[in-house]
Amino acid sequence: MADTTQGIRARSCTNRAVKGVEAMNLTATDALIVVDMQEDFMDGGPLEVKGARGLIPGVNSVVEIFSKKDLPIFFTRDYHPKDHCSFQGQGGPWPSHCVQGTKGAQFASGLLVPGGAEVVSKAQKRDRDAYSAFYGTGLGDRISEMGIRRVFVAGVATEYCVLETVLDAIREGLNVFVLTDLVAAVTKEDGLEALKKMETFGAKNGESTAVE
Ligand code: VGL
Ligand code: ZN
Repeated sequence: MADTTQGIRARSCTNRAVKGVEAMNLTATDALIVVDMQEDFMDGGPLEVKGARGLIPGVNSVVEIFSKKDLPIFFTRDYHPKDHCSFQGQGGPWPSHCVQGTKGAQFASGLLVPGGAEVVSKAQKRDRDAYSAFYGTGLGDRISEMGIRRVFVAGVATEYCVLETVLDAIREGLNVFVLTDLVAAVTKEDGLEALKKMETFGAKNGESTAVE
């Protein structure tokens, strides 16, 4: 009797219980995907995602957790030729952004990119846009050959590249955990709708504080 009481008290005194957050313990088959944290998408960039720069410290913390556990980390980058079809100059919807070899295509200043991390370049062909990090990159094969079964996803933009990457990850048969405090959208409402859609398709949404 006394033991039980003590057990409950001990548990309820942990940080997690106080915050009401269910801990997500990482295992050897987990990986992290950081989507398009590049200069051109940061606040003030040509394709600004408001709040993107503010994600950097939190993303770095999660990167550090995965890195310390030697778990795979993928950094995706939008990597367009200078005359890409998605650019307004070519009749597309977007201002020119993330052009191969430019400063704007580089990972955001201050973003922690550990040496062992893998870079996944996407949308490199002039005539076709691709929001998903799985499209034409070999990422799906790489993930399956590494035995990865669950991916945690952070980055931008929630309603474009994060959404399509998450949906493709689910199609690949992966379990997906979306780090809701570490994503940012071009349009706030569209971002919230995209998060709901990901959940509807089977993703688990939660905060990065749960990852340990
Ligand atoms: C993205 C618009 C155009 C993204 C890429 O990374 O979400 N959005 N290209
Ligand atoms: Zn793009």
